[in-house]
Amino acid sequence: MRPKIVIIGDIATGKTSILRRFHNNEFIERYVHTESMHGGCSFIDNVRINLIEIANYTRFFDILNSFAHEIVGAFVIIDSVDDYSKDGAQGWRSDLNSICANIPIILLVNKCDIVESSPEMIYEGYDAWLQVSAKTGEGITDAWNMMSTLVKERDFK
Ligand SMILES: Nc1nc2c(ncn2[C@@H]2O[C@H](COP(=O)(O)OP(=O)(O)OP(=O)(O)O)[C@@H](O)[C@H]2O)c(=O)[nH]1
Ligand SMILES: [Mg+2]
Repeated sequence: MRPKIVIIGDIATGKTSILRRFHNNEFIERYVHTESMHGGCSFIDNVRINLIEIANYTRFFDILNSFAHEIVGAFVIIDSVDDYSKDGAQGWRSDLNSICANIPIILLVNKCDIVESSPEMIYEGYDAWLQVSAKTGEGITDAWNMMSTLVKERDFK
């Protein structure tokens, strides 16, 4: 088994940028839309974790089902300046849960460098939520540490 953490959410919410922060601690301003999937890696303790951005909603279920048993956690990304992405937060969570029943799911409200935004009721059902900025790096370490703790609690190895 190769443990995987998936990063999902609506278009242009900052999934690739957050993945790059986790993977390399870098930020690239230029926007390149992810067609289907984008990968990277990081570590929890000494265990290598594959990071996978799934960008294409129509293929979401197929892709997820193909490695569902390896998924140990998920980040759902919403954009603090985009109300549409906030409206989608509960849908992403329940769709994920229909495939992976017992994984930690953390909601990240990205782009807090532009506007700070509390997700109010939309974080219901999430294990945790955090405001982050892939651009400045704010909240990124906390988000990863929180995920590591939750993943380890579920004894993923
Ligand atoms: N100000 C600001 N801009 C950000 C932040 N994160 C991402 N962006 C910008 O938002 C745009 C989209 O970022 P991506 O990381 O490509 O978003 P994505 O969700 O992977 O996009 P898709 O793959 O098309 O779904 C880019 O222009 C980024 O530079 C952030 O924290 N703050
Ligand atoms: Mg992307």
